[in-house]
Amino acid sequence: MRERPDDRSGRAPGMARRQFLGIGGALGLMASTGLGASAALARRPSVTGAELRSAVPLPPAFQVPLPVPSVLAPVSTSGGADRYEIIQREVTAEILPGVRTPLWTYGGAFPGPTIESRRGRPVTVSHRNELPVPTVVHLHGGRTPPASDGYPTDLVLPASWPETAHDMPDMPDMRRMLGPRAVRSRLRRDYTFPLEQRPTLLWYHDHRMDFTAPAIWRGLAGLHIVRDDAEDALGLPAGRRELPLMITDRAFAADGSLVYPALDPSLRERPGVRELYLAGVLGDVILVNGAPWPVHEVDAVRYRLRILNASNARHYELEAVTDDGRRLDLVQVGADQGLLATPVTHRLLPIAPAERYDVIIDFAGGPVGGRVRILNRLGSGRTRDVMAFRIARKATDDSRVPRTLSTDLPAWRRSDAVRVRDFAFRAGQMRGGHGWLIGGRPFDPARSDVTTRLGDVEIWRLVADVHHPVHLHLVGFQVLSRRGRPPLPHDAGLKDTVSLRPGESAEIITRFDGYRGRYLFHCHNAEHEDMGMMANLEII
Ligand SMILES: [Cu+2]
Repeated sequence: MRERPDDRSGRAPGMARRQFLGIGGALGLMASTGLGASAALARRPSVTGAELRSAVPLPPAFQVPLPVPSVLAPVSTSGGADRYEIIQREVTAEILPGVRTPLWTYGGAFPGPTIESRRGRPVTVSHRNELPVPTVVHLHGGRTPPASDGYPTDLVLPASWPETAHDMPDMPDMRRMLGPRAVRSRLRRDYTFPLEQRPTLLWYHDHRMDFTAPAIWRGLAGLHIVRDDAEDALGLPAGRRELPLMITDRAFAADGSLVYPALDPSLRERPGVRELYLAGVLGDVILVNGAPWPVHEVDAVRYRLRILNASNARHYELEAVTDDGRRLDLVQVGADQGLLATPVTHRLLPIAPAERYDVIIDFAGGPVGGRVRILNRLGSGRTRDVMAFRIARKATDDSRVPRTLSTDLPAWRRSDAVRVRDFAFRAGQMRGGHGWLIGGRPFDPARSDVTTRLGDVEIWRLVADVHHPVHLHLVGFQVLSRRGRPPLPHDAGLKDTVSLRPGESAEIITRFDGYRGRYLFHCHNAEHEDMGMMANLEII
């Protein structure tokens, strides 16, 4: 874990062509070119991964209404805490009009139900697993004690799943998950979230070791919003003028099911995907809140869009374009971990898997009766379209976007850091096959990778070969630099996922506070995560 980038200019030191060729030339657009790093960087490939093709007719864009996930009602609110129950179960849903698609869901819906909570008011979510495989729930971005953080081997076993190594003689990959620290439960588990954290958009998703990517793909993802009085008092657009937007890509087989190139489609035993998809699985259908290229009717006023990229591997560069070709401002008010200090205006907003952006868009800038399309500049053909808003009418707007959004962001300085660590996120060998490695090593739940003391401030220097959105559990961080230069406008605020583009380096700074225990950091390209790109973070 001490590999030291020998060049901090961001020119991808050490990412020579032999490393690309060494992994079989199968790594999507990037490796298939066989280019050296600097040439590949100059070409700036827009995606890391390979795209599946749907085998059913796809609906035209901007016809299906945008669904808004329902807000889950607590089963009890006594004792200063809210309690929720979610059943993880298989359902068949209509995602594409007239097409029946089996899904794995939280509570019967994709996305799962949204949990709305208040800062500092504890929430317990009791998850019951009625799926055919073990599950693990992680609340992404949550400041959560380790027992409820969803460590990838803390499995919730389905009713008929073997418990011990003795019971699974023909399941060597499953036996690897039986670490001495794993806490397994049968059928049900209560996850408790204190939510002592800045208000923001979190999301919950499956995090089972080796099988996170296909589980999220099948539908195991939902939103969790944390609010507080200070944010409510800002006067940002609210109510039906605040919209969560969970963006994902998927592909559909001829029978309507979701296609996924799993080596073991039962997702019971053998992890991994077919070779072509090792760099990441992309779909040819863009879903927002589970609907294909939807449309939403709005007033000609400001809206607050809480955008999450919940795609396994697809990156987006979002822009808002009117029918007459004008680009509307995307005024960012919040990052992964809550409000910025002051708004940042974008015309193009890059968003990597697991990142969230809290954005104000003013539809008064578009024509009444016309449309504003949200487009992805990194897409091509139908994946250029994301969704559209139809501006129905003029209306009064009592919302505001204050110049000062928050004053509680941490002010860590370089001199506060007690140590600096270096991590390279690169392709490599794992168990005799292709893998994705951090510091040259694949994930091992039994190994100690990073140990730090509660309260320590550290600087981490990250370097990537292809796109790697790097996520730390428990803590938010600030981006100090990118490619040896100041951070980019979209790096502002407190983040929990930083998107490294091909050949890029970045420095982040954070304080490890909150709770002691075993956590993780990993790439949030979900396929990379399943193929080794995860490491232990122990806070003592
Ligand atoms: Cu990655």
